[in-house]
Amino acid sequence: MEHIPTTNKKLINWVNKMAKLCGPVRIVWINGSDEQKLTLEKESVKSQELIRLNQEKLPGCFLHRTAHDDVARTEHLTFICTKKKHDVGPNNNWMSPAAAYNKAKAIFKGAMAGRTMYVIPFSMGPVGSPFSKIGVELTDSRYVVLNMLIMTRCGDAVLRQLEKDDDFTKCLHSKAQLDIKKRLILHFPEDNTIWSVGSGYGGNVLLGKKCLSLRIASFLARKEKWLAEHMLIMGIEEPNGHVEYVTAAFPSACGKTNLAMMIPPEGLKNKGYRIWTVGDDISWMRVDSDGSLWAVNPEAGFFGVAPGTNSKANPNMVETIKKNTIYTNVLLKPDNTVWWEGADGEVPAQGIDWKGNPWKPNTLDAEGKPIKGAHPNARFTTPIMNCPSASFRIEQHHGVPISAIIFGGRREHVAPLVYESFDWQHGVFVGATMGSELTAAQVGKLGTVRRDPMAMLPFCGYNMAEYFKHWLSMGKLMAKPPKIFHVNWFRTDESGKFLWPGFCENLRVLEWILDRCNNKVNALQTPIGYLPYPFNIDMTGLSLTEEALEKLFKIDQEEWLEELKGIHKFFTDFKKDLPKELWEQYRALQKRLKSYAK
Ligand code: OXD
Ligand code: MN
Repeated sequence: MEHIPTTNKKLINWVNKMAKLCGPVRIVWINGSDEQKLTLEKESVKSQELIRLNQEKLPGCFLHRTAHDDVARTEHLTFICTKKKHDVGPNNNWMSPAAAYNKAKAIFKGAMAGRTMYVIPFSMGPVGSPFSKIGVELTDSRYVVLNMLIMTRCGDAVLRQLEKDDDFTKCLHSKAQLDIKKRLILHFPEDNTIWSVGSGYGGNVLLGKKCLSLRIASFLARKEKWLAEHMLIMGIEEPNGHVEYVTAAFPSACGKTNLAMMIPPEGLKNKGYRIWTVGDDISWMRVDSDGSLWAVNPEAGFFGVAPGTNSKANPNMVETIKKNTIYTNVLLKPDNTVWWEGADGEVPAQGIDWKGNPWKPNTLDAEGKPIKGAHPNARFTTPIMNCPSASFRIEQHHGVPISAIIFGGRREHVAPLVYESFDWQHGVFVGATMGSELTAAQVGKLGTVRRDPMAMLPFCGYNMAEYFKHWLSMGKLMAKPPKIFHVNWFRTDESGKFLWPGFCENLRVLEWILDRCNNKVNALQTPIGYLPYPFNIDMTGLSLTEEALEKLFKIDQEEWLEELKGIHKFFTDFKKDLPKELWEQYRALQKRLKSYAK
């Protein structure tokens, strides 16, 4: 009988009950020690769940391959299970708790036969911070345990915390047969419970991340009057040493991770900026006694997309993933290092692709398309503390004060490089109407705009109309609310070429944003918000033409009126639930645009 390292009755009873359902041969409690981690790594290599990589070139690094049909989040199999269907809104799939538990129980029953059940006590946020939340994940996957050890703070320190407090999110995961037909990702916010079965993909199984820190946390945050958001958190240290913090929400594939750890560009007039990374994906924010908004990153690691990661896009990440990193679904090179499309250096002459097959560049599949070495959603899991730009405030229980909230999308047209909302309420409208155009990588008509409010559409654990109301009400709790901005790095010219160089040059826009927060520069009032006077954005060292600059900041009345039609359609889906303030914002924008002369 395994030693039980807790006296928490609620926890022990729940572990026993779940073990009875899943039928593992043994139960192992994760304590967070290096020794236990080494044992798990050895066992995973033996069972071929992990491949140990070249330890000279990539110390502490491993490769994992998932099942071929288990490579991304499965939104159609993800449900919010509340008593009332209306509570989840048009933005979520719904199942009643009774039906969901029954359906999943049939899959969990005996699913861990012959396997070990690991008990992972974890804290989202620094252990002991009053703003952190505790979860306990039960899983039959060593890969999940090893990833959770990177992505969260886990082990005995968390159990000690649980001796004082009975409140934790009950997270149950089993790989079961990794059968897509028996895969379910279920959230029971009213029971503070998550059940995930039949998947081994990070976003579906590292239950502290999207499931707890966004879907369950957004539900709790509304009740407890704080915000759980899909946002990066970064510190911008000005040349005088003063650090200001901002959060930013962009839909996937818009460069959140790259922005969070950028290296300042050459050529700025003000030399000596430094960027400090607090987080790249999730921000928990609450109003402090000073009346402003403070943020913590609940995570302890990055679960980043590998393809496209290179020294131009993200030099700090290239450094970060050189050690103690788990790679998933990337190409294995003959020297036991890894590669992906868009990595630094030469394309390898051969390797083993993400499916485990021999690979050579330019080999074509049955449809004549090149076979990729790495899956386009191949990932790395890596500790934040490896990152050269990791902020010294990551472990602080209080987090960091937020000066600005930045929303953004991928828009070839319509949205200028940057604009500032008039006030909090208008800022909520800007976030609620955020969208991105479909690219060639997605199914659907090219250029179609997909609305993704606050980048939370797949992650808001309740009716999004209520979520907008919650955002509006948070504004009233703050004496000093952050200013809200919108950015678009992706505007193009007539030939489809990007007008803005992006990457580290985005700091020039952040510099303007901070200048606005500190009332250092005036701005131009337009129908959509305040725009920079171009001379207030430092363009030294960039060779942008006058014409390009004009296009970057252009507000086209026709385009915006067309945009309003899309917003109208989107808002209508929420029927009577949509807060009236957002319709007021809509009408006010329409009025301003109609009388806009340009
Ligand atoms: C995502 C992620 O899917 O961060 O948004 O993995
Ligand atoms: Mn994300």
